[in-house]
Amino acid sequence: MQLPQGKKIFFASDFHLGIPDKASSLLREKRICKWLDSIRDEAAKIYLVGDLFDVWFEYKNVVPKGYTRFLGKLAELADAGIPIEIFTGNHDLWMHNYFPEELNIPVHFDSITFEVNGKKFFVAHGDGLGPGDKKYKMLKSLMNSPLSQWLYRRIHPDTGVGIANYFSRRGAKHQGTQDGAFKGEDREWLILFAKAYLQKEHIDYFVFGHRHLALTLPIKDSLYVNLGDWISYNTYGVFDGNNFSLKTFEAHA
Ligand SMILES: [Mn+2]
Repeated sequence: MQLPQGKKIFFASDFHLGIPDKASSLLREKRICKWLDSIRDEAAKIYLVGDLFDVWFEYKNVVPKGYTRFLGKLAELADAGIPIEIFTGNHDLWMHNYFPEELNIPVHFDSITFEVNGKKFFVAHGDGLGPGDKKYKMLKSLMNSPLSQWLYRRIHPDTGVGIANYFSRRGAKHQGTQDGAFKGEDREWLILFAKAYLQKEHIDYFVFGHRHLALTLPIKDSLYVNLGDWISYNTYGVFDGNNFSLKTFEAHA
């Protein structure tokens, strides 16, 4: 793909809509909509790299209540012909056909690679990549299994989403105390993953969510990026055809 003159590719992740409470989530949701409005004219493509919702669980005929402004904004941009792609994160991996069918937005359940203006991108939410976290990897494959999702869908949505909310909030608290700070280049799983990946294939830009760190780190002649989040940072990634930068959305809503 070659970017048209003046067009850019945008990346953001970890909106975690829904927490910590309705009022502050709504402020964040409106801020995200303003950001989407602000980039719409320049955007050749928008990648939303996972954990957009603190809990998302699709039933065959039911999706969770809420997030109307955000979903409406996605619909508006997609209908205007701006290509948007979504990644699932560890908080919202239970997506099925709602986004592709309702909004014409494809959903990636795994990492993707692509090339723009001769630069190679590797994009993933980042959960379950790299060494360690065996317990989570087991849990993820269990949660991704069609049988367990089918079984879970037998539970009434009020109960099913309620249980998911409960565990998600417990997890967030846990993560806040355990994983918040940068652990160092040799202890961050995604950095180790990127370094190992570079042994077999060249990538110019590794773009990850998940860690809630706003960080760019050169690894040899590649750039490793953590997109931050929209709880503390309001950060997003921009590729202008030549360079990748991490920016902060300043408008306050
Ligand atoms: Mn997250």
